[in-house]
Amino acid sequence: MASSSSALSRLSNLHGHLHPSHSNKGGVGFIKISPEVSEALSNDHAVVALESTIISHGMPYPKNLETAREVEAVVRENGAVPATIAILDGIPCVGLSMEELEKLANLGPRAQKTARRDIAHVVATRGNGATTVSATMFFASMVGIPLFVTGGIGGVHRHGEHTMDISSDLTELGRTPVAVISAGVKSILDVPRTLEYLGVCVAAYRTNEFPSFFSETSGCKVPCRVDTPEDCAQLIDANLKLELGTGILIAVPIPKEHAASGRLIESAIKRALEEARDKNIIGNAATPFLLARVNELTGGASLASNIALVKNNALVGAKISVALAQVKE
Ligand code: PSU
Ligand code: MN
Repeated sequence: MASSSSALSRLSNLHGHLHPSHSNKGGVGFIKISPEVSEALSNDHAVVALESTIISHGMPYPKNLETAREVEAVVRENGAVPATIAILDGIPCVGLSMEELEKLANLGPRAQKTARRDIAHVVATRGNGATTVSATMFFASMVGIPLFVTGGIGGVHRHGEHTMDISSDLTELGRTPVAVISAGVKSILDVPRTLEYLGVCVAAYRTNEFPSFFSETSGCKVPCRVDTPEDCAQLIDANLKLELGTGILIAVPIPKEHAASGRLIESAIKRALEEARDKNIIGNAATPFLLARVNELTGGASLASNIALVKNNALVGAKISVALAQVKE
């Protein structure tokens, strides 16, 4: 590695962009925060973090760019500032410009799927990293964003009791105090084992059942039900004040009008799972393969549902974020 131009030494030039109250605090000094996000954080304004693996690996170009922009717009329309998180040329960025978003969308799967374990490597090699839920939570927490919106989180894969394939998203929820708004986990995963392993507060929004991404149901009940953005804000505020140190998963079911195609998608998921097993596609390649294959098999229906639920999560997340900013006042 060329030491004269190492990513970390270049980062020292970035302090101009940093949140003033954070600029001297350890790791956060290596993060570039956009001027808009920095200002919002300084003013205790509502901010919603957004992940980037969903852009690079979750959807094809140019739908991914279009969706990323629309999701940011939904957040703004509902009174919060979006902060999409990614690593660009080795620099962790919180809040992307239009050009940066475009670059990431264009890179697609050529960007490195970056979980927490991959962060140091991507930074050290000046790579482009699309952050998963675990890495996004890490950076959000570091800059002081308490809430993060995505589509679905990773979980315990089916047969996880043999393969040990358990997403680091679950471990991160156990160690980082950020609330994650998602439509639950996909039924490509083992939903009951995912809930069992999580060990943090799992709340379901306007339902008693944990949703499974394309479907409003999963057969699994959750103990905590929340009915309004204010309920969610109280829950997040209590978690932060108690310094529990753990995250919260808030599961928002897919909107009713998009759940109809759920059954069609379920059968495609079964087939894609069989194909993945035959082709021995494992580890962090499993989810991107399954998502792309299910989209092919459903003739694009799964992608349309995916986009609809992400936007709905952004709407709910922004409202929670605004309510949380009021609670903290
Ligand atoms: N589940 C989805 N869509 C996604 C992901 C998961 O329904 O885009 C992405 C998220 O970024 C999540 C990651 O954090 O995949 C989990 O990957 P792994 O199973 O390799 O931990
Ligand atoms: Mn996985």
